[in-house]
Amino acid sequence: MGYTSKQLSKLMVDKLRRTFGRDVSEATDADMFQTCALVLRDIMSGNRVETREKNQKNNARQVHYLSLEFLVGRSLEKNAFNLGVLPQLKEALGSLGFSAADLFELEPDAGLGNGGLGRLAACYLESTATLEIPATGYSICYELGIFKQKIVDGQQVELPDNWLQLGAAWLVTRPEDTEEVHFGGHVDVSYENGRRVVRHSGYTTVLAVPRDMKIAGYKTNHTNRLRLWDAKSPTPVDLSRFSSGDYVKAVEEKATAEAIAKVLYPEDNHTEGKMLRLRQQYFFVSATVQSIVRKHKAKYGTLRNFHEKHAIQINDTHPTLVIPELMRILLDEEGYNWDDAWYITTHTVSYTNHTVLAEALERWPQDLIINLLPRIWLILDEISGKYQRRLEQEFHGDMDRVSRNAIIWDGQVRMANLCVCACQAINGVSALHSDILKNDVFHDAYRRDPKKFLNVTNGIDHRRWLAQINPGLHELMCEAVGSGDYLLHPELMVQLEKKAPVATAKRLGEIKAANKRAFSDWYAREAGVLLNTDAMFDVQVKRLHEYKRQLLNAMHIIYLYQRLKDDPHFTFTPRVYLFGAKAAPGYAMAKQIIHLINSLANTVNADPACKDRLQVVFLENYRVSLAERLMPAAELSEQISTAGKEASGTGNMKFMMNGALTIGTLDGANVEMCQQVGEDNMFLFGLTANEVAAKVQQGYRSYEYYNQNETLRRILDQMTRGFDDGVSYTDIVNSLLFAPNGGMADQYFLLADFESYRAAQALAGQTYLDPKKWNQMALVNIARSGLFAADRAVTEYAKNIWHVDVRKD
Ligand code: 26W
Repeated sequence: MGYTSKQLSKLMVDKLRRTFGRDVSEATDADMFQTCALVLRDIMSGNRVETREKNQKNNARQVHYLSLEFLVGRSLEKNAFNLGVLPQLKEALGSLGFSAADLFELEPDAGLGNGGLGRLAACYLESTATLEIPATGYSICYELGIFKQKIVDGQQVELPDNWLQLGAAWLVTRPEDTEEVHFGGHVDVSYENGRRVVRHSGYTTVLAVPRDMKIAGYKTNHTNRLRLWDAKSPTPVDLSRFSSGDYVKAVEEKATAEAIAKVLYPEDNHTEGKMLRLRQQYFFVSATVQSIVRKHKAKYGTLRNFHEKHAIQINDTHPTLVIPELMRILLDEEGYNWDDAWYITTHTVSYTNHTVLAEALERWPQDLIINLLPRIWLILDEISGKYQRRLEQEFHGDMDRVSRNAIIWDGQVRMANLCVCACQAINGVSALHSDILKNDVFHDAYRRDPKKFLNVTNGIDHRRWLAQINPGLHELMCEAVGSGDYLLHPELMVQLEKKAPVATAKRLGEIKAANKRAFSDWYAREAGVLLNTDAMFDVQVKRLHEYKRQLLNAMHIIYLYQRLKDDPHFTFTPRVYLFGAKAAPGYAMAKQIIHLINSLANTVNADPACKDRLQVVFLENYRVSLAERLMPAAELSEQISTAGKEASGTGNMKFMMNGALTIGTLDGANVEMCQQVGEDNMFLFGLTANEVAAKVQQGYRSYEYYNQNETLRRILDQMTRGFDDGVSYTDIVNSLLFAPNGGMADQYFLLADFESYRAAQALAGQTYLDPKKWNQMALVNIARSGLFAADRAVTEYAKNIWHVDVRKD
């Protein structure tokens, strides 16, 4: 059902009075933001009732997407867009004397994630709603999302991200759906009338209280839900009656319970094995499974058909404990025997792997699990024992292979091996990454059961990442397709290539120029810095990690700077280099790289030799809402990871869709991108994944590059010497030249790839001088980016993994 702006404005005025006791004339922007959110929430709630009734009637299989991260970002404009009321909302706000843009800007990002994996989960949930798949996302309602980054004296400082003040407007608390999660205690196993009885006692209880966020589909009333579990202590609030000893304990218990939902772990691609993290994991999977089981039993009265009615997706290994938790319920609470419980469980769960970095593979010390989750431990031990006996038979006692595949080994529980053992489908997130899983990381399991291993190349929500953030391009796309149909059929985007090519390319150039101006205007207001909009906007935004090689980019800028200083007539295409990246607070090398980029930026920007030619900007606090402003303005997209390390990348897709050209390695989804547009429409460079692997085998010696290449020597020497601020970056240089104990220097092959990167950069610069050619390349990239729509990816999950239907129109 549509709404006119009049109807919306009436709903808003009423809501404002009833909820906030205010008239329009008294309302602040914050009041009005919340009012809008509540009005849209009401519309979605109505739709949700319909969706629930439909699901209830269909008895269709339900999808449950378990993820410790959902990087949702802002929702007001997005929900209005999907509900088809965005123009009406803007008009209604205008008529009430408010600016829609100001209210959108007021909304805090829901930063419940670190980076790629979390943003992917948010895009996919939107897509399930649009594709009318009955799906629910589950995570934790972190009080503090990903930290806010400040740059002070060139260095990262972390500040808490208190998003719930206004962000809570989207959440509906459901106390009636509260679940109890048990930690600690002890377990007794006894036999009564020949039946095994397991008793868990002496545990502490934490209450899991759902706070639900509705997720509206586009052009459908279908509405899904993101269920965020909040942690509460069951201890009564009135503590004054407790004796003093109990009082302290009661307070302690409350604090420990509520710590679970306090903060998102800011580590990305690195695990530390902290107790609180394990508590978070079990807390959210236990609450989730209990709630699914409770509803299932109410509807069907049995769990026999559980696997037919539910598909549980494990988003990386973080929710792996869902496997033993479902086993626990089937065995202990429902009385199934092991084999039946195992059958049901393994036919329910699937696993997506998002990283092959060794330091990101989760392994938990078994003692931690024994103490915190004694019953879960027994189940894990039994799964592991059975699996190991199978492995020993299969590998004829080859203990090397047995140990590689084992679930519990050397006092540690390996979550990825458990997923591989129990899941009915295992997938990587790009063709290359899935091949690496099959040929390397999970090779033995792949050989045993090749059908279990699939690839689903990632995708992004093109409604948000194109239509919503880049209205100029959206308009052009609508003209090309003849309608807005591409919003539901991203494959129609190829029609952009069928339009008069010269005129279309020219339009693209104009759209990009306008977007660059809009970004610089915003940045001038925000940071007081003027960007040179005549220069190429060359952008690298993503988490800071050595494998992503922000340092390679910085080294190339140092090279350009040195050339400019040597020879003021050195000709090259003027550039604005933009960086945005958060470093995990404990990741010292990543923090030094941020510092280096800022030192370099200050030196370059202050040097008259660089005026109008070279500018370097570190954008503070990179986040979803900043990406939304930046992507439409970007011209060159830096996707320069060491080949074989970036599982897919999704930022690469956002840039492509907004008409930036890619400079990149053949890594992750860059490979599929290259298949789409051809090598002539991107700037490829560097070693391939196979070449990297071969170099590791042969023994890579980075100092040979250093010795033979004067350019590299000068760059590294400058990093040692430092820049205007006199800070020396010897740790960074040392990591490039000197092998740590038992390791290899420059493990991400920066020196090996430098010359090839420099050549690709030079070619990009040359090409930019011919705007016709550049815009034509951008056109091809945009037109062929439909493959990277989340709808395509989610449809593949639906068909090949979840076995559920999708919308047909
Ligand atoms: C336990 C600590 C931890 C936290 C997060 C380990 C690993 C992660 C994530 C798996 C890291 C991540 O976000 N991976 C990214 O996932 C994206 C979505 O599939 C991919 O596009 C990126 O290439 C991958 O780095």
